[in-house]
Amino acid sequence: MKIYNHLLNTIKEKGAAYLVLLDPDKLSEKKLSNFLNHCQKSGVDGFLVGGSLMINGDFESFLEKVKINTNLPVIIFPGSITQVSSFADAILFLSVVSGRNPEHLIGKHVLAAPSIKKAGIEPISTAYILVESGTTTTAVYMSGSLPIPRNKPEIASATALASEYLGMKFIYLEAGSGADNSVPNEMIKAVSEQCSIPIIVGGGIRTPQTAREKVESGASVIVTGNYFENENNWNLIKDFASAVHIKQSILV
Ligand code: 1GP
Repeated sequence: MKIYNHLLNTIKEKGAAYLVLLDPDKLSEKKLSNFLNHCQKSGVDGFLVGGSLMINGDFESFLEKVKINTNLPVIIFPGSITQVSSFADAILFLSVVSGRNPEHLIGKHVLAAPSIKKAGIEPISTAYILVESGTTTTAVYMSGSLPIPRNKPEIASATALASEYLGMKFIYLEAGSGADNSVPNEMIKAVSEQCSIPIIVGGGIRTPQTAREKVESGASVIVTGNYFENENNWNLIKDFASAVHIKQSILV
């Protein structure tokens, strides 16, 4: 529970936590230490590492480099059961509760659990809720499941409440990496009014203002990935961090 508690403390202190997603397929190992350095200096609270596919990247060696170059928590955000490694601190143990595909609700978990135990990393059970965001996202396609329609906050909040009752530690409202539209604020609000566990929101967040709106709507953790794949945007990391840390900052 070390990393989970650390995240809860960060949320309590700063109002919300800001995590940056690192996809080994999209960020070269050459640029990695420079990027991590930028993030660390800019107020990022931790890293998620993972990707739907692993075509160019080498997951193990990428994670090892991340660990060497940062003291911040490193949490696996697995795209498949092969993405388990002792170089991480924790893993989001994701169940795609928005879908009805048993493989992504419990099947893959049975296969992954023994390797997570062997790796000695902390599993953080997370209800992964895919939200319709304009076009078919990789997460929707790969999970073989339907996302929740964006105009149905009541389905999202009932799903989230059921997940809380099942003992999940986090709700992850996911529009999908590179989504056209981020998770609607009304949906985040509806889920936060219904649930008492923290809500992670990610997918299609491209401005600090959008990040701030999600926090004001009830998100406790904001994730961005895609936006910083363009090096020209790296100078904005601190603006995202300030926007998320609602207790500590004034948005400029
Ligand atoms: C994807 O929520 C994350 O799983 C981040 O999405 O890459 O669109 O920022 P983006």
